[in-house]
Amino acid sequence: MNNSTLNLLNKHFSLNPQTANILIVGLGITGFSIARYLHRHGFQFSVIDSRENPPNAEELSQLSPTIQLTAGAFQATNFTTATHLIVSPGISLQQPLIAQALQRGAILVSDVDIFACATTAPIVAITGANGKSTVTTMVGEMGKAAGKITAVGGNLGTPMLDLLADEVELYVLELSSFQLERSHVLNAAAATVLNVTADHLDRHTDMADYAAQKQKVFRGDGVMILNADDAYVSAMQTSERKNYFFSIQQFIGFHIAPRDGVEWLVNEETDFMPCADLPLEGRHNQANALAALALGTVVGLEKEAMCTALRSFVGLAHRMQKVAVKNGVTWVNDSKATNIGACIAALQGYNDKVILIAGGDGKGADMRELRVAVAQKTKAVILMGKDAPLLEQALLGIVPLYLAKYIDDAVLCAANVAKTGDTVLLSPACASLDQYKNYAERGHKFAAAVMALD
Ligand code: UMA
Ligand code: ADP
Repeated sequence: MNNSTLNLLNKHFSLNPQTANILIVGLGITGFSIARYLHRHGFQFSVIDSRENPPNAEELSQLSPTIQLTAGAFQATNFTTATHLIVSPGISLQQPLIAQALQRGAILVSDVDIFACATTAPIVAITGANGKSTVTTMVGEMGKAAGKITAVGGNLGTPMLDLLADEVELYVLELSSFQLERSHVLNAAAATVLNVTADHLDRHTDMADYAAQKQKVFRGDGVMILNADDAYVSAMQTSERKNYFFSIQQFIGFHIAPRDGVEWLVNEETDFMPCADLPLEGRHNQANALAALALGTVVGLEKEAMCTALRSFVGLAHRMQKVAVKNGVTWVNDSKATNIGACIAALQGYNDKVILIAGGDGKGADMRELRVAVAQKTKAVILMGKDAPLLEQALLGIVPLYLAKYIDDAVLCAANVAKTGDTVLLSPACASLDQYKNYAERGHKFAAAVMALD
């Protein structure tokens, strides 16, 4: 940690190794990366995690046997002496002991804050309800294609403090609403909110609160990239800052326009590439590509490098991924569709009606929002998981509904319903955590069940 980082942490958060009594709350990927970073730079801290057997406990004691770790239900005594709390994104700030500690004056710091104080290299910051990982990876690939030493991470997987290195020329960060909620000094050179549709309403008070947390990605004085097709996002425009729009519905900013009879990704000055050159399916991925082009343009990436990266980007696993064609039925894994907006976007990408597999943990969303897309784009829906009854209630009377317990049962059920030429789409509109470790496990089990079909 250089002097300027120390000065900034001290200036913004009164955080210095001499006086701070830091409590790291949560020992997941984020908590452990913070522990490593603070330990390396000579800070004293202790760690708590509400799980009886938190991950990384052994690794923490290897870091230093003197670091105090308390595992199991939070106790008031854990919080009494802390001057600073660094709370992992998976833990709500409304947790009573955390809320009380903050109220009595403990200072909330996050890995986003520490990261922002620790680098002067340009940051591209990406948030939104859907498309974050896709756009983050696209911009990362663009940076590399342009020959810049590019580090990519955040909510995508690699915790941001692990990305820090002197030689990095461009940081590309995916940020969740939880990470933004507890960030204070981020100043990205280019930032975007891709879209705001219902998600995580079990953690945010309402949609306005969720949108407000996402808007924090625009702190500072960098360029704002806004989705002109999204009412919540376009309302974030401000005349005090440089804004660029992207749109798949209007001829504005980075948009789609006809050139010699075919659709191109363009902006006012530049024709980038034909839409057909994007290997990714779906209109929403054209929106993602436009957002990535806007972000890349702002940080000075060359057109050719950006287009080369987009032309070779085949997409991430568990997002609209074709698994197999069996007996004339196409099976598509969109397990990462953990909210309603992603499921609707997936359905809207189809011309013909599909058989949809949905369900899991709906996180408090109103499942009736799926009704129009289900009516227009599905011929049957197979429901599974904790909130299958909620979905059943919401979708009753539109198309035939079938109930299945786990993903394997849902695949068998879909195989019985499907006829040659049909597509079966796993796009659950729900999180997987009621039945699976994560969306990836759900997606892998889906693919395995499909491969096991006769
Ligand atoms: N937990 C406890 N007690 C604790 C600490 C955590 O029960 O004391 C639980 C949480 O409630 C949660 C789980 O443990 O169910 C993980 O929480 P965490 O904050 O420890 O998570 P990390 O392992 O640090 O991973 C986090 C992000 N996870 C969350 O925000 C839940 C990862 O995003 C991210 O990749 C990682 O930091 C690195 O930045 C994952 C995610 O699901 C992919 N994100 C959500 C999403 O994309 O929708 C927001
Ligand atoms: P995130 O990181 O925000 O969850 P991903 O890129 O991982 O986003 O995609 C998550 C889900 O959202 C996938 O089901 C994907 O098909 C869908 N999706 C991707 N981009 C968009 C978009 N721009 N609008 C709506 N849905 C999208």
